[in-house]
Amino acid sequence: MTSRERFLASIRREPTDQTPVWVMRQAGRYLPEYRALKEQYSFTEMVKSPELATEVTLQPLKRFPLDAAIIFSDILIIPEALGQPYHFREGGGIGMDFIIDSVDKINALDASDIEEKLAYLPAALRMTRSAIGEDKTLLGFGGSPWTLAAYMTEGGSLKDLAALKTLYYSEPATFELLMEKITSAVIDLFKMEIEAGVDALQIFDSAGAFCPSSHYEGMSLKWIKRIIDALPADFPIIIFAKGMAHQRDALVGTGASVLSIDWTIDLPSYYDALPDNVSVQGNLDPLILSSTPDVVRRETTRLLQGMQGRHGHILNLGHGILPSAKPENMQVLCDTIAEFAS
Ligand code: 1CP
Repeated sequence: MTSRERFLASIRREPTDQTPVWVMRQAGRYLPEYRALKEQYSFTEMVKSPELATEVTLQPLKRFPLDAAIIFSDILIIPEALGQPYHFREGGGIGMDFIIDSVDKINALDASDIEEKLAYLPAALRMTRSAIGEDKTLLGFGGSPWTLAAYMTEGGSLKDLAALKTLYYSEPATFELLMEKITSAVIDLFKMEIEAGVDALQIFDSAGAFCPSSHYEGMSLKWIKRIIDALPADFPIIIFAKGMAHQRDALVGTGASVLSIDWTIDLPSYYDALPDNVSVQGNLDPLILSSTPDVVRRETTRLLQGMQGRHGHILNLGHGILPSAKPENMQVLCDTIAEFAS
């Protein structure tokens, strides 16, 4: 069985003996071996070096029985490829080197030659694949155009998206110009990731909840749909629309195979309301990994019991792992899933 067939089987809503598990942003500062590398190299050096990116990708897999390698990279490689670099801030967080705050700066964004600019990514994907073989899923990802535009116009951690929303409401043609460029770059990125052997792609609409429901389509979903339509039919796409799971029918309408759900939603009833060709990923509160083993065991068991008999669920957190997560709690999470299955 190829890794792609294995992934597709695991998300099918039919009886299997497996609950696949990985966690969002599973690499990172909660691991001492990541912090050690971070003392020698900057974040962007690690992202741009296929060897280091492969090493960081494999770090969580060496410790825990996770079913997927999520390639170590960032959604912000797209703004960088468009001409707006980013950097990791001392003390955490991300900053763009400058802000997109004028039509001139949007005009200057260059969506050509994405393959050349991001050549380090397929190199890291191929290296990672040869290390993990066909038994594990290899996941690629990218930001939704809306979420990328949010970082590009806010310059770092998101506040209120005032500039981007004003652009959308007051200057729709300029908004469209920005979104067209980002969308085109993300399509090139995803085609390149598919070519390099990923089994599925996850689209992060982390800034979705800044959109009023009545404008979610025009602000974000329209662009996500355009991306999915440009990819090979039936290629599995996971969408994480943080805070926007209530837009269930609209999210299903994008053509995604899996909806990644944050912790605010009751997962079993959400699953039951989905059509048969769409499954779910989620949705533990990431903060439980910063608590005690008992809490991790209790909350994971609660989720697994709720989802019992509901096949095709990928067990995951409802958002990225926190730097305060305790590695021993990740182990308890994995053990609890294995014990539940047996
Ligand atoms: O193991 C993995 O999953 C690694 C791959 C990965 C992914 C899927 C990283 C590495 N980043 C991401 C996605 C990502 N990056 C998102 C979407 C998911 C989400 O909502 O969390 C976003 C919004 C970013 C942007 C970003 N990169 C932030 C958030 C900035 C903010 O303040 O809003 C941060 C802190 C980063 C840095 C980053 N990227 C990845 C890691 C492991 C880290 C932390 C690095 C460190 O602490 O040293």
